[in-house]
Amino acid sequence: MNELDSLVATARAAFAEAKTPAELENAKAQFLGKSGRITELMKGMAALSVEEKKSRGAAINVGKQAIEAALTERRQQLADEELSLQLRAESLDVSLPGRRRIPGGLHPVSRTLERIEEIFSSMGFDVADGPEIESDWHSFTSLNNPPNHPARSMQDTFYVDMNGDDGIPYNLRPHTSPMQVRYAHQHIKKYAAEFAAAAADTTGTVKAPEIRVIAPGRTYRVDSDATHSPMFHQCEGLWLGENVSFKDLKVVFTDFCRTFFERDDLVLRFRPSFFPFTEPSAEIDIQFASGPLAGRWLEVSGSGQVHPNVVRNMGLDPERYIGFAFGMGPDRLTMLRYGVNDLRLFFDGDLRFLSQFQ
Ligand code: 2U9
Repeated sequence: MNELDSLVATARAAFAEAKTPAELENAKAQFLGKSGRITELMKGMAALSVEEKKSRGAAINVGKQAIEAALTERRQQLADEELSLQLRAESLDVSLPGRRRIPGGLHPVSRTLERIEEIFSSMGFDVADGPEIESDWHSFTSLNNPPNHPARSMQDTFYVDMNGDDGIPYNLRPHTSPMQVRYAHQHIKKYAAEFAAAAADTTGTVKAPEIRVIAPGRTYRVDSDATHSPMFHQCEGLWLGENVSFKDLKVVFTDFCRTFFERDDLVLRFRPSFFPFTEPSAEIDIQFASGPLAGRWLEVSGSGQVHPNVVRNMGLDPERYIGFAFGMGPDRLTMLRYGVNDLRLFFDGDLRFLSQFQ
């Protein structure tokens, strides 16, 4: 094999060694670059005669073209390898089953809130909604809380630094009672004529309009443990009319609990208590006759006859309008209904827990 054939063979071997385009470019420079082997051979022709230069130059050119052809071939090989690697990496096995979207579902507490609304709507209660950031008056004063009541303290209630120019210390509502006060004002305004006709009636034949509403929603308190969360849910209820008594409360709430838990064997107990906004007040306990919770008294709500000061703050005459209110915790009802013993599980967002309720 002559010198040029051996050079072409060496170049082919060097290109075959190159594993990347960069390595190939380095190998190319050794043979075809400005200081490469072909350039050296061309420079070596300077001392030859004209005739010798002709034949020598032609031979070197043949060798150069052979090396360039080898370079082009290797470039294409590397490009093909790169493409097949890329195609393998991006390969999609179309025979695989589709990635099905995990069906969503309602949060267990949302199911409870829906259920509460269905049951009370079937009993003729409206459902009220309202702001979660409340004024001091709506959250406390209107509900007969004295100025220094502990519920107002920052140990119990979250305050929002509104820097409002009205100077009111706004709070995250600690209960949904404010919504009931707002609803009462709106309802009285909406049925002003009917309320006025009843107020003017001396024959006792004009029935006054009633206020019958539940107020479900998020509430906030400075508290956090297995049975308390800084954000929790509450549903309060209010039925005000000319003669709505504690008996009505017992009937309505017993009916609600038996329907909600789908248990006719469920019994209730009304335990004397105190709230600034009701008098008399009572805690409501329920008891199942059978099942895992059988025989235990379980507290589910507070309640009572609405305090006259609160009736007045709603814009009604407490001599004419009486009725009951209650306040229950939908989170607690959900815990009882599904046997969950840590409230925080509802709000951790762990799908392994929540997917059990789909
Ligand atoms: C108006 C008048 C009266 C709502 C009531 C309770 C009793 C009560 C809480 C106990 C813990 C709910 O489960 S809890 O978070 N509430 O005990 N709430 S009577 O009384 C009202 C509300 C609005 C205008």
